[in-house]
Amino acid sequence: MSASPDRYAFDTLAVHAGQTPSPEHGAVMEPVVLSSTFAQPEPGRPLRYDYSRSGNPTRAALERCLAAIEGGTSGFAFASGSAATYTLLHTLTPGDRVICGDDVYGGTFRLLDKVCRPHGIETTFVDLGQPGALESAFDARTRLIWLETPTNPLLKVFDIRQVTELARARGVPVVVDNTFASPALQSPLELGATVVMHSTTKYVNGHSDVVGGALITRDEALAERLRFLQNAIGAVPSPFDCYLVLRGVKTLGVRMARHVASATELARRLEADRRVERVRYPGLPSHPDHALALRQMRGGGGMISLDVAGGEPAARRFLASLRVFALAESLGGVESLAEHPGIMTHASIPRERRLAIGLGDGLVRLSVGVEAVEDLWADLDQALARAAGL
Ligand code: P1T
Repeated sequence: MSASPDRYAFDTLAVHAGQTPSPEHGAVMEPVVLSSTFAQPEPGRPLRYDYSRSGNPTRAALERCLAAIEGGTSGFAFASGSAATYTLLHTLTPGDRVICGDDVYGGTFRLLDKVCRPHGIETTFVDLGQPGALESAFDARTRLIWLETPTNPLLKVFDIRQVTELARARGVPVVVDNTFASPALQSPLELGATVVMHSTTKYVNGHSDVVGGALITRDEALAERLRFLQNAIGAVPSPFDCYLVLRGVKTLGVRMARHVASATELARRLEADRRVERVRYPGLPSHPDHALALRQMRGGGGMISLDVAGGEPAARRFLASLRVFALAESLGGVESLAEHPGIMTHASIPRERRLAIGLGDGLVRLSVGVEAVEDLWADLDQALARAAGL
C-alpha cells in the first residue's frame, strides 16, 4: 500500500499495509524471497538488502504491515514470541530492574526469572491491578515495565493508560504483550505504551502453522536499538514464515469478530452451568475488570478460563473427553484448543506461586476457534458431563 497508513481503517491495513504489487510482474501477493544473501554492485554498497539476517524483503513487508496495524512506525519480526521478548530484554544491562505483572505466560516468567536474573537483571512481579502496587514497586533502578493484558491464563485486564502515565512520570518504558487481545481489539501504543510485543504464533497468524514474534514501537531511538539487536542476536524468522503470517494477518479482523462472538456465547453458557465453579472472560459483566475491558478493548477476546467443579481430577476428565477442542498448548488459531495451564503452559511457575495468584489445579483454558458455536457448546457440554461423572 503506497498511501499513508493513517488514512485507512484496520481491516484495510491488515490486507494491504506494507505490500505493493511488484512493478516488475504485478504479483498481488508478496513474493517469498528465500535468498539468504543479495548481490552488491560494489563492495559495501548493497542495493537495498545485503544479508537476510539483517533484512529481507518478505520480512520487511510483514514488519511494515505489523507496524501499521499497531499504529507504530517501526516493526521487527522474530523467530518466536520468546525471541522477541528476549531481544527486547537485551536493551537492559546488569543492575537494571523490571516490574512485571504477576500473571504472565509461563515462558515469559521463565525468561525473566531463570535467564535474566542470573545475568543481574531482577524482576519484581506485582499485581498491577492493586491500587498503589506499581508506585510502591518502583525504585531508582527500574528500567522497564512488562504488562501483559489480558493476562495468560487468568485473563486479568490491566489499565494500560494508567500504567503508562505512572511510568512516563518516571521515564520508564512500558512494554505491552498484546498477544491475547491482538491488534484488532487493543491498541496499546495509542494508550501510551512504548513497545507492543506479540507472539504472532497466536491470533496474528491465526492458523497454528507458524511460531513467530514481533515488536512494534513509535520510539525512533528505541527502534534503532532494536534494529541493532535483531541483527546482532539473529533470532529472525524465515521468509516463508513471514509470508504465512502476512497471509494470516489479512483475516485478523474477521477472525477476531468470530472469536469474540463465540467466546461471549460460550462464556455466558458456562457461567450459568453448575458443573463449572468459576468462569473468567473479560466480556462478561461478572468479570472484575469488565468496565475497564469495555473501555480499553474492542471486544472481550477469544480466550476463556474456567475452574471445573471437582478440581484437578475433574479438569483432567473434562480435557480427556473433548472431541472438537484439541488438548494442546497455544491459542489464537481457527481451531479450538483447550489446556491445563498448571500442568502445561505454566508448569515453569512454582505451584505455591501459582496458587497464590489464583491459578489453581482445576483451571482449564479454552481458545475458542471459528467452528460452529453450537458444535463447540455440544462438545463442552458432553465433556462437563463426563467430568462430573454423569
Ligand atoms: O510461543 P512463543 O511464540 O515464543 O510466544 C511466547 C508467548 C508470549 N506471550 C504470550 C502472552 C504467550 O501466550 C506466549 C506463548 N503462549 C503459549 C504457547 C500458550 O499456550 O500460552
